[in-house]
Amino acid sequence: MSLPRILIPTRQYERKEMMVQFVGEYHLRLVLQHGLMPIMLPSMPEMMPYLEDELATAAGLLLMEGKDIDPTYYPHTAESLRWVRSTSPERDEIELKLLELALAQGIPIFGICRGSQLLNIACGGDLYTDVHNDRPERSVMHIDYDDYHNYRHGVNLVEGGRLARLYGQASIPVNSYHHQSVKTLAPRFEPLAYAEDGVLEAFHDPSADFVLGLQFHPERMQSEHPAHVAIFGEFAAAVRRYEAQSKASSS
Ligand SMILES: [Mn+2]
Repeated sequence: MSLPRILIPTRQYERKEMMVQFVGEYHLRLVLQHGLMPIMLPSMPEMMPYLEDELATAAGLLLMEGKDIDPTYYPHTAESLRWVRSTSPERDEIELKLLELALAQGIPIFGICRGSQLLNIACGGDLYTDVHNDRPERSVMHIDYDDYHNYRHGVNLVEGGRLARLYGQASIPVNSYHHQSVKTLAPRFEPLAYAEDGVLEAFHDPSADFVLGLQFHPERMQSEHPAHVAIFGEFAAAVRRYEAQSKASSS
């Protein structure tokens, strides 16, 4: 039995003075529970020549959280650079190349947190280098180091939009672990949710089956609303449609 494959580029992390690469189990288990095979792709330059072939065998791309994106990839002011924290240039390069290929091929893409920010940048958008300091409007708190996993702020779901339909509510509480956020949304995307301070928290490409970015983490709130799990179901359904379509066109 084989499952449709989705690519998940790994995060880099220093453990006992050695670099390791990993994907969290929330993502892996959710993906498996929805009938997809997670393929963990090392975020290292040695992978560059193989990305096109790896993506050709996949039917979905999942980009998750991590370090700040190198600001050279988006328009920024010299002043805003002071808020940028540590970056992972090797991962940026791998993921931006994967995004370029995936967008061209029409593969379903799910970007969470940093993944959503990268998706926006790949399509011509930009970021606040720090949502609390680089943004003229006063922000609600988007990261709480003292109450990291339990902290919630409200988001308003755009009326009639994909998330409003999925969650069946006008607003939901969400977790928040980000110090950056989308500033200008790339033209191809449509907003789906805003925090109470106007910070964009979700968007998608209305002309694609599933190209979606979330600033919050549904995988870490699974018990709080069935739609936090169902959103992975929608991704999996799109992946299966893509796989069926590409098999039909190759036979
Ligand atoms: Mn937030």
